[in-house]
Amino acid sequence: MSDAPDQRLLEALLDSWDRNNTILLNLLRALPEGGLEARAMAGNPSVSELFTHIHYVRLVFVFEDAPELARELPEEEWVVERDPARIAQMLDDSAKAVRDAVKGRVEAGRDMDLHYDHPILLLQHMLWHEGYHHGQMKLALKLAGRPIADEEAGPVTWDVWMRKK
Ligand code: NI
Repeated sequence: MSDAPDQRLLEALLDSWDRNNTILLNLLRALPEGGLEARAMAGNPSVSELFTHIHYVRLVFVFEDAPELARELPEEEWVVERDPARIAQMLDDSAKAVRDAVKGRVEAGRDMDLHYDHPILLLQHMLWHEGYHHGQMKLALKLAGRPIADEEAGPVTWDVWMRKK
């Protein structure tokens, strides 16, 4: 891709993806004691399982749509992972996999193999998916009696979107 405005647009889109992952990691770090075990109700996934599900979904779509950049898939989707450092590592790895897949296919001018009319839609799909689960995590924490206060969550989540460098 040699066209400069297109390259700037791609960089802005990839920046939005990086911010999304930063926000997820910030939520992980802001969890109160016992937050990973919180769930909205019996039978619903815990916050820990939602994080590992997000990681898994990212890697499955990269595997199906840009296999040349695929990483090893976890054996299970809804893993109960109790180590926040391990979850952070997983999210960083899979965020990079999505980033590389989208950037690689856009720059090569190639469509995705299985889904989407344009490679950027993988990125948009994951943003939407993760925002959806982010809200579920906040609700699960609230229902479990371990809410994160708005004053604490705002600066590490919404503000990351609006920050000007
Ligand atoms: Ni989901």
